Amino acid sequence: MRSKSWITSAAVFVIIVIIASAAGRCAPSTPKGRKAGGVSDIAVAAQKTYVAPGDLDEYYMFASGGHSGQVYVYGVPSMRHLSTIPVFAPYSATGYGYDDESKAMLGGLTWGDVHHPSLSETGGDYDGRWLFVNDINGRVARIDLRDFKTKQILGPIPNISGNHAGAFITPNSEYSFMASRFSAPVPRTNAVSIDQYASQYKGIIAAIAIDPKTGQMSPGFQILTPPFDWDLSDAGKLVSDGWAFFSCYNSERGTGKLEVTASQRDRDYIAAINWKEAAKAAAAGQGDMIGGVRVLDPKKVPGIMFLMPCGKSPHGVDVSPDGKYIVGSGKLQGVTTVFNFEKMITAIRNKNFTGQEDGIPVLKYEAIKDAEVAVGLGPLHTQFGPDGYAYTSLFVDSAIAKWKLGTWEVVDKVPMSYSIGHLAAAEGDTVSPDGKWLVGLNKLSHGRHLSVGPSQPESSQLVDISDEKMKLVYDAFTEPEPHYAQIIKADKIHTIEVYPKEENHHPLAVWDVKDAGVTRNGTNVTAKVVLVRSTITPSVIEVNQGDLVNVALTNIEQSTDELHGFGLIDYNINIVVDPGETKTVTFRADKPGVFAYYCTNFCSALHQEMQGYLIVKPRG
Ligand code: RUQ
Ligand code: CUA
Repeated sequence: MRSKSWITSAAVFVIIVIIASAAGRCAPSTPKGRKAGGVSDIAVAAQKTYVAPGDLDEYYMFASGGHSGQVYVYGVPSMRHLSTIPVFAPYSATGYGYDDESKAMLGGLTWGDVHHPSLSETGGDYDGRWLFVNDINGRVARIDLRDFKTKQILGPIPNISGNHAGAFITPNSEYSFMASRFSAPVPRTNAVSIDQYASQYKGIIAAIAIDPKTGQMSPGFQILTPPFDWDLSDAGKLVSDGWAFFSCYNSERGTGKLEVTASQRDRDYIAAINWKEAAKAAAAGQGDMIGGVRVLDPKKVPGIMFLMPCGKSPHGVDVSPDGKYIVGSGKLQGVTTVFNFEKMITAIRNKNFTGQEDGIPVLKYEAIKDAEVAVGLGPLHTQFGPDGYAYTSLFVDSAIAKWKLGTWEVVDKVPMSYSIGHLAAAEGDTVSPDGKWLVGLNKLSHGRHLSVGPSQPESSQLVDISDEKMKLVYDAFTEPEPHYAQIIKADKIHTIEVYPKEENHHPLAVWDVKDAGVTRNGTNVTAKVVLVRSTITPSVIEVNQGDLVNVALTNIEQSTDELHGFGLIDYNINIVVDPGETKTVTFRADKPGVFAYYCTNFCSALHQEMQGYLIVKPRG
């Protein structure tokens, strides 16, 4: 299986690079706009995407914000930006990362790299409860969709380095997957020389356990793999429920200049993991505890991991809605490979193997493949419609190809402006996609909007897929840097209006201005503060220089969107408290003087009056 036809590979690679850069160069000069190929009649497009004042969008789209560390929420089809959910980075607009609670969650880090949002599922359908997002740096976060707030950040997970293949979720939200993009010695404290990469460096595939009631995540179990650089994943569904699939781009075990060393083979692998069997083995105490997590070696637990050869340096791996097909997009070629799950199971049963990698059986390609679909150059990711159609993004061709499962016929293409990465279809990762809308998440947008200097926004282009022919209907410009997005029916999400008073069990919460005030215990000072239109009580907080001050702020409003803030620049304090919520901030009062604090959120006609003073009396 180590056949190296690297001359052809290098040639194909060079050609792709030339085409890619050519595409990049001429992108801006592509005739601007209106009647470009695939663009719908303007009046029809306008009507389809127009959401009149007061009307609501039919869908929410949750888009990852790359290394902004945030998630952006858009309405579909209007593509209007509705909200920003800070996850891995402080966000002063909502005070995230400034109060004690969110600061503790961030754990001293101020950025993360979000790639793949994954909505919680029940029976393979989005259930509207939580959104999980990965951080490339080995973390995963849970956002509660009752209030669109980040509730948990788990990690960095031991043994994992560079978690690109997250946060893909199993059909009943049992697990969220992670996998290492950067192989490293396991345990990580072994400083093994890079010369021993092929044998001593390891990959890790991790199943993060999710509590079905609360969504609380815990480290789960892990599987030790060869050092293959895992890229993306998807969980099986329906017939393939219990399995998960992971693509890799370095089956060569290359080091150094990976663009060459990891592009030698004609085929890399997609790993098929029987996660239900693996979970049983872990529960039975098999494997070893490494870095505090149970790690299974597939050599010693046969049946949990198999390798499917897939051309060439596959990127996305996507399971069809019926769970029958596994689509592997070989980014360095012009085809996308479709595997048949039933054939895979048969091949496993018949031990139809062509070799092994570190004791993991390699399945015979011809026995498990159904088709190589000639979608176009640089296929990256595939999404699905309700009617057996698949939509594959083509990075090099800068287009989306529509093709049919089963007949493998490519029926339509629509150009993207420019260089599409992911794409997201309405309810596209469920067992019953909606069709209707598809959003292309592009890397470039140059020339499609007013220029804003050398760094331009990316574009998210809305495509109408309700007819046979795809039609580009809207250009939206997105915060950097959208990788993946998911689109969920709006009526599946049930948000709360306020935090109900009865659910606030914070020990320092006070609900009446007469209970507000400052207490002291030695040099520890606690200020219980009430925020309500249009006063901050108390209006003076007096402490001594050197005191440790804990300010607990309760917003006692019970009407929606009545936010109050507590801003005090001299101590870099910026807290925003939602109605019914309590937040705390703790600081050492090391600077003497008089410092004003004020409400940062415009809350009433008397918002300007909502202010007070911190007086820090000098020592001695
Ligand atoms: S990807 S570079 Cu999801 Cu195509 Cu992250
Ligand atoms: Cu409260 Cu402004």
